[in-house]
Amino acid sequence: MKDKRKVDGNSKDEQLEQFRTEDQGKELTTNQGVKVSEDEFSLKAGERGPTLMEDFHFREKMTHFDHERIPERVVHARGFAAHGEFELYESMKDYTAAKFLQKPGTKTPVFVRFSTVAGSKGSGELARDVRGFATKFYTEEGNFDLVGNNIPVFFIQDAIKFPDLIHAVKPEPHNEIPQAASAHDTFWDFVANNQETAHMIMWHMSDRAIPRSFRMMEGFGVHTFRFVNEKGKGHFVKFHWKPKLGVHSVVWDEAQKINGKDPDFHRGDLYESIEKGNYPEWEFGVQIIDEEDEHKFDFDILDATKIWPEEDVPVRIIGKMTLNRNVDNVFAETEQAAFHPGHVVPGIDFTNDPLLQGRLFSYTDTQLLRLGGPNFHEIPINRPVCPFHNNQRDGFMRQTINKGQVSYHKNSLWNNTPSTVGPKDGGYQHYQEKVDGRKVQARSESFQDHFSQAAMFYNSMSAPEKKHIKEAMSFELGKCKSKDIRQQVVDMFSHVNLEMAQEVAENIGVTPPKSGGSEISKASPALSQENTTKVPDTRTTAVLLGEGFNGSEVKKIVEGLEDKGIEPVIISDKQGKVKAAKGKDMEAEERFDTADPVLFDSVYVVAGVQVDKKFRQNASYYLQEMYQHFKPIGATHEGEQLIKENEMADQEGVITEKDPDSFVTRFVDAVAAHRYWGRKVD
Ligand code: HDE
Repeated sequence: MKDKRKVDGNSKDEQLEQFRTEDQGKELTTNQGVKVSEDEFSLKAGERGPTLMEDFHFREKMTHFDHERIPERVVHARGFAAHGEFELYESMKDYTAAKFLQKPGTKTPVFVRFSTVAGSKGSGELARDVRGFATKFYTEEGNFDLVGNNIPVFFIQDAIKFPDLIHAVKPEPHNEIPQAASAHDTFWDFVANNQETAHMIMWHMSDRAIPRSFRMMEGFGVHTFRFVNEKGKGHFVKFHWKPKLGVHSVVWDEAQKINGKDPDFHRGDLYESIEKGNYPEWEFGVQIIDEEDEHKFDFDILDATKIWPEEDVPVRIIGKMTLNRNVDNVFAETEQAAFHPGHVVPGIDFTNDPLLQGRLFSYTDTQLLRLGGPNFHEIPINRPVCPFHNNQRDGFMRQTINKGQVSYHKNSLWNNTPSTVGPKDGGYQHYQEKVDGRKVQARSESFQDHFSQAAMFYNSMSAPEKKHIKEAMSFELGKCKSKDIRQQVVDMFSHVNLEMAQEVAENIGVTPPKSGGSEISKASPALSQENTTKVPDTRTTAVLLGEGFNGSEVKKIVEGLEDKGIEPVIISDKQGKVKAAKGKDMEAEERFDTADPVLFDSVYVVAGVQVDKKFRQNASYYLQEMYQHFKPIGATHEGEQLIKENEMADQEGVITEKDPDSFVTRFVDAVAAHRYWGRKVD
């Protein structure tokens, strides 16, 4: 049988194959290859005597175990990754010499790691946080890493402030509280004292920071990069990933509960989707600005706290990425993956964005510690798929056996090889930007406007999204013990939107700012999740099924939902067979207590003629939670009675139907709609 993890024609997969090993069915040996006869009892001097040091198997086993951990990433520690491929739709030849962007149809293997930023490796995945979206393209010309986030701007403008930002957001040093949360004094103290954070904070307080799924997030390169074509001409470029399933989020109450019920919710969702063959897809887009237009905008295009509004600089979709293979081993692949924004290929170059410039140093530096030395590029996941030759040698854990006498340049013994290669033959040449300036520690005047785009972001939000931002700010600041910090922050955000700042101030017990506001009326509709793609595909439905249900009709409905790409999961008071009154019995995969409403996108309640009081109570809990979280609710048969008992019959997004076919049609539309914000909730 074909191993479903194997993808034909994927050069990275072929390369990894030589490092994979199968242990199943094999004999146990030591690392030296000696067969082991005893793995239960250590060697002792007598059955009740002391363990002997000469038991080499025991020593090796224990030593390896003692050394199994490496330092977690200082940021983005909690992450999950998958393999896939990128396919080009449209040639970028006019803009870049990058080989993987020349010929439509070219496929490039990729490895993508998603992550939260602040939390430790074991923290809950539904933290209110930025998500990392790091992609390694294994191109024929070497690795290109697009180490991005799901938010297109950043908190700070200069990399020198990154350690301060991270110290502020991480758990506080005196008590290591709170884990994976920005809702504490030091973070907001940093915000108030570093007002360049304003725009990013608006995104961070928005629904973007609590995504429904990694599969439903956008990704952004954030910085302005440079495309350089064969003739050496440069263009400014920003990179975008657009998810085929649209951009969707959960609500905050739900996020917090998911963290308890299933802290692996996001990785589980990605893993399962790939295992089922529902491969997540993103389209790849570029925004391009001519060099001549560098100064034509009312912001500095090198400032990473600014976006290029899509309405002003359209996103050109040039390709598609599909994630189609889970890793074989999380440590070997995901944990040891070393991303670096400085991993570029000919045709892609940097700009003077001071945030990007600093990152170019930090990423190698961190791998030296985390992966233990300078040979991390030899770890299978990090190897390029093209050959690599140079005079770098030795160091901890060196694996390559470089043959021969010469390890220096220039040389005559080997006729100056490995030889350098001119740009015509694919040698990387740095863009010859003319630079002229004094050495100063300063920031350009053009980086000083911190509030206009923050205001534009708020203007672009729909009413429910604005409400969520205010609630998020009230929550976060409400968790700050210092009233002074709360006050400073609302005063700061009065420059973004006065009404917003006033409402938050009222909630958190500080003085509402009297003046402020923004003159910016511009909005960018592309920023609102209200305008995103809405499809039912891969959405989950909790089907609440009890004894005595109408077997034939319910089966038809469940199959009808599956036909439309929805994933129903049958839940009852017991796992296993649920008896039908007529037609076939069905199997419950979960019980009310092994599942939870926060883990599903929607609920369909059937009940049954024989359900008892406990079932009705459980079903009502599911309905209430779904209702409070604005999720689609459907009911047929005895389930309709439960809708009435819970007084939901007239609410939006609540579908009750007698006819199975029309129930399926209406319910599928409701699931695609994602949430019903117009509902009255307490
Ligand atoms: Fe990172 N960042 N970062 N970052 N970053 C790291 O590198 C850093 C920034 C991002 O899945 C670290 O290998 C500095 C922006 C992602 O393995 C570290 C600055 C963006 C990941 C580091 C930034 C990112 C990291 C920690 C300020 C979006 C996870 C472990 C200039 C464009 C990659 C590691 C993965 C990881 C430094 C800012 C994205 C310490 C100094 C802006 C997705 O090197």
